Amino acid sequence: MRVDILTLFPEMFESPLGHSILKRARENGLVDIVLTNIRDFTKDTFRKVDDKPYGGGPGMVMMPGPLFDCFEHVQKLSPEKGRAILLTPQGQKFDQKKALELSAEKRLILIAGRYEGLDERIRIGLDAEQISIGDYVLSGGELPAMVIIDSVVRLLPDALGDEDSSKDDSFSAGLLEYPQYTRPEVFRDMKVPDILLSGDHAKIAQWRRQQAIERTKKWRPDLLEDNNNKNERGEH
Ligand code: 9WO
Repeated sequence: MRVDILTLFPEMFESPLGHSILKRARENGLVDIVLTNIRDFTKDTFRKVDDKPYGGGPGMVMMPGPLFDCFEHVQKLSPEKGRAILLTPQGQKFDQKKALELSAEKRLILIAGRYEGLDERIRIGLDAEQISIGDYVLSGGELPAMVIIDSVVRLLPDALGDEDSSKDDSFSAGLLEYPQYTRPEVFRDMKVPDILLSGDHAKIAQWRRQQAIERTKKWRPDLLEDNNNKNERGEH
């Protein structure tokens, strides 16, 4: 998979892309992540990427010119057209199902905006899909882009070692994670549940499933609603 990121702050990605699973996935050639600075596609001496909004109002708006030039340059960097995604609060809500869908793509082109917003012609002209990671407005699209990259890359085949298979990831089964424990067996009078010390793997799996269902009912009943609806619709 190739992921292109169009941003005014490429340096924001250096650290998260340089550690752990993402670092290993890049080193192993599972994913090629390419950062392009939108500001490099300005044509004026001040490298201007924003301007005042028509019609008045607060703040500045991201100009269409540099972003279009940047996008068209980036698109030519690879024969794969790629799936263009604009990170905005008005986008389709991102979830594990969307992450799985995106992980099957050969190329993603993520566009991270800044300032008060993007000139509407960017959304119209790029015909880009819009994705939101939640109902809040951030300072830019960079962190949402990073969230999407992290969740998608860990789903790529061989991205996780055997010890970290994504198949058990919470949400993969539409449920929250079961409780996890590690040494010591007793910590500040809190003991590890006996079932986990029993060595009976069938019973442990059953207990974990039950715990995941109980936690989902308690903290995220909406997930069970979604699951029931899917089952009723025959979706699995
Ligand atoms: C901001 C905005 C607010 C209300 C309705 C629509 C909106 N679109 C944008 C927008 O595209 N903003 C750009 C990116 C420029 C300002 C900072 N940006 C941003 C993206 N803030 N928050 C996000 C974001 C992206 C994905 N998921 C949650 C928030």
